[in-house]
This record gives sequence, structure tokens and C-alpha cells, in this order.
Amino acid sequence: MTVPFKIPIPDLDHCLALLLDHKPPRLLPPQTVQQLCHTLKTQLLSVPNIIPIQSPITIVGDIHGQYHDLLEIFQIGGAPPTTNYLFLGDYVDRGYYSVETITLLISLKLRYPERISLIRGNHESRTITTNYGFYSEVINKYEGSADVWQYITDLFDYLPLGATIDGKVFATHGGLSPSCQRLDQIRAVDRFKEIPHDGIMADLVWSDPDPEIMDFKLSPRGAGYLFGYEVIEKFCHDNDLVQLVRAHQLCNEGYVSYWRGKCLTVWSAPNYCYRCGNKASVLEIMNSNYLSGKNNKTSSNEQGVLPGQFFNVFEASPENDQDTFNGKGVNGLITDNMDTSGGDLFGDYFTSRKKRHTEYFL
Ligand SMILES: [Mn+2]
Repeated sequence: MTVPFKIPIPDLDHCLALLLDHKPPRLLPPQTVQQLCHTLKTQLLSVPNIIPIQSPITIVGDIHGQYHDLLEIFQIGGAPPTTNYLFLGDYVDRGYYSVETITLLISLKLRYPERISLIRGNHESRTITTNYGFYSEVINKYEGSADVWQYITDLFDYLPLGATIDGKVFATHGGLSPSCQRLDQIRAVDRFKEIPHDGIMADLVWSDPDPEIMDFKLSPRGAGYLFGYEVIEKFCHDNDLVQLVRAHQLCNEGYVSYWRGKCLTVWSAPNYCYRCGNKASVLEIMNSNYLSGKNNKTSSNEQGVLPGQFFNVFEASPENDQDTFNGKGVNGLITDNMDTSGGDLFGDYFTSRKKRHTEYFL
């Protein structure tokens, strides 16, 4: 059995101070990033594909390199380790600070392993980060070397694919898969690899709910599926779940509730790409008391969440506004003609279907 490596707490606190005590945050030296990634890999080896988590827990959606907005989350949602956090992936690409964002999250995970959980999004991948900003950002910030990108994308292969909260809520980055009826099938996947083009692992990070369908349908993203009411109803029933919580889709109000709270989308990048003007949120799950006989109603409230849950909505940080004002280019995009409806690959789809209430971003 491999004994996980550990980094002394003062060293981790030093990393956290470099990132948190300086404006702009300092970059961690490449050797430090290498050591952090190597250590976290040894620890993640023994973590199951689906992490069992107990409430209270605060769930965070896509961040996409918006470092200052991540700090805003700790302001409005409580700082670690006092508040427990589950991050649903898409830490990198698009924003200007993917390096700072992911190194902060890695440092926090190593410093407070029981209080921070990180799962994998579709952007935690070599191919996607090569095209959508993280790779170029590393090259720019580390004097032309891709080493840090290598260390971090190698670590991505070790991230778990989902979590359960109180055994009743399933959380993953994207959604459900036609190849998967049982949570045990996810638990059995060999996840220690690049995200494949199809199959359970791909679908978990790429799929989206669609309130207009009942079954599965091919996704306009070119990967994963759209899934409808009957799919989620059956999946919850068969796995003794009450709800799916996921991220992966920009929401103007910061969140969306589907099917009276059966599926929630949490989106945590306000003013996405420094130009979308959207709100963001984190989902706070205080308890699962709705499961007890006394209060067994699972009908949702005005936010469309279940009792004991709350979407804490927030807006862009002053630094995000400043970056917008400065008109910096967005990673992986040509901003002048940026098609906010879906990115380069799916432009054709969106010119013909502009009326959708949710938009698909990579
Ligand atoms: Mn995503």
C-alpha cells in the first residue's frame, strides 16, 4: 500500500500566504507546484470515484480562472476551514487567473483535506486546457515553460468524478449517462486517465439537463447527452437519491432549478469571461432534514431548492469589474467577436437556436 506523502503545515501556510496576502497574488515556484501536485496525487489514489460527504456543505460550480471571484465566495460563503466546500470542477480556462485559482484550491485541499473536496470538470483535461486558455497562461506566466501545466493536468487524472451528500444528493460536474443506471457503475470506473471521448466518465462531465425532453438525446456540445425528466426520476429512484446537483452551464441568475428541485445547476463565475453580466451562486446544504418523517415534504420553495438548502447569490468582485474595464483579452477567445452563445465549436448550432433559455459554453 502506498503511504500518502504529506507536506508540513507551515509550508502549506506559506503557499497560502503567497497567494492570499499579495495583490496581485504571487505565483508559486514550479518546484513547489510539482511537490503539491505529487503529494495530492498520492492522497487521491485512495479516494473513491464518488466521495461520501455529510452536510453542512457549500457546493461551488464553475470558477474558470476567476480568482478574485473565488475569494469573493469565501467572503460571502465563509472561509475554509470553518465552512466545508465541495467544488464541482472547471477551475481553469477562460479567466485570467487559472494558475492562481487551481494552485490555491490544491493548497487548500492539502491544508484542510477533510473540509475541501474537489471533483473533475470537463476542463480538467489536457486537450481542453490546450485550447481554452490554461496552457497559454502557464506559458506566459512561467517564462515559456509548460512544466506547471504538465504537473497540474497530470493531477487532474486523479480527481474524483462525483460526491454524495448525506447519501441522498448526487453531485457531479455535468450530469447523467445512458451507460450508467447505478452509482456503483461510476464507482467501478477506472478514472485515473484523461477524460475519454465517450462512456460514463465523459458523460458525467459533459451532460446537461433538458426540461423539454423525457429521455436521453445527443448533446449539441458534441460530447455527453441531454437528459430529461424520466431519466432523472428513474436514476434517483433506483439509487435512493432525492436530487442531482451539477454545474457546467452559465445561468444568468447564478442558478437554475429543474423539475421542482430534482436537478439544480450551480454556477459560480459572475460576469463570466468579464463580459456576460451574469450573477453567480453557491449552494448551501445545511441539512437533509426533509428526509425525516416529521418534515418529509420534498416540494421546493421559491428558489426551487429543497428544505435545508439555499442558493447564496453574489455578483462580480471589484477586481473582475476592473479587468472588464481594462478590456484584457479572455483566455482562449478572441474577445472582439466572442460568440457568447457557445464558443467556437458550436456556433452553427446556436445561430439556429438563439431562443434557448440556457446557453451552452464549453
Ligand atoms: Mn463544464
